[in-house]
Amino acid sequence: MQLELVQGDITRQRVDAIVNAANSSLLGGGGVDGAIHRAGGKAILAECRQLRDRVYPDGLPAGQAVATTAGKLAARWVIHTVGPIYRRGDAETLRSCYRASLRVAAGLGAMSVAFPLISAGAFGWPPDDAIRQAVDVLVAAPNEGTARLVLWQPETHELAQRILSG
Ligand code: AR6
Repeated sequence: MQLELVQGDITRQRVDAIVNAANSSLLGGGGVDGAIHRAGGKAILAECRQLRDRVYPDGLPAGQAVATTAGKLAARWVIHTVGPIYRRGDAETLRSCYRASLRVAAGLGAMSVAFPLISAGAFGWPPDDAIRQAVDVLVAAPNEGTARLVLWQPETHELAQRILSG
């Protein structure tokens, strides 16, 4: 699919779906998760609680993805995925987050999907490798439409531009 790199706040993106770097509880947290719940309002948390009650009593496993409303955000959906806590050799779980999110997006008919740099904050994944894994999977994805990788820190955005231009 088409890949765009953008520096900024993922909650401000005008896309069909925004991906959240959540944790297994699905009940919120800091970083991009906190920002999405703050900007989207209570409707997102309400759906997350229902998902916990009905589908994921033990939480959403790392590498999987599930959608809720986007509440007050411009997007139609938030796709929650749980990245792995950094551990050398666990890139497959990180890559699975991008793939699983895109499968959910395709099922919803979302043509534009914004991603944060999953696992590269509180979960400690080195940004350069996190970018490489994300770019690799997104560029090769069979989805129609556009994936937008949204980098919060300007230096991470610059790093991503350098990595993408080879
Ligand atoms: N827009 C785009 N990117 C952002 C934003 C934003 N508003 N805010 C932070 N980032 P993190 P993780 C970047 O920690 O590593 C939460 O507490 C940030 O600079 O949000 O997957 C969850 O509940 C970094 O590059 O997610 C989990 O417990 C990237 O988003 C845990 O943190 C990811 O950082 C998940 O950790």
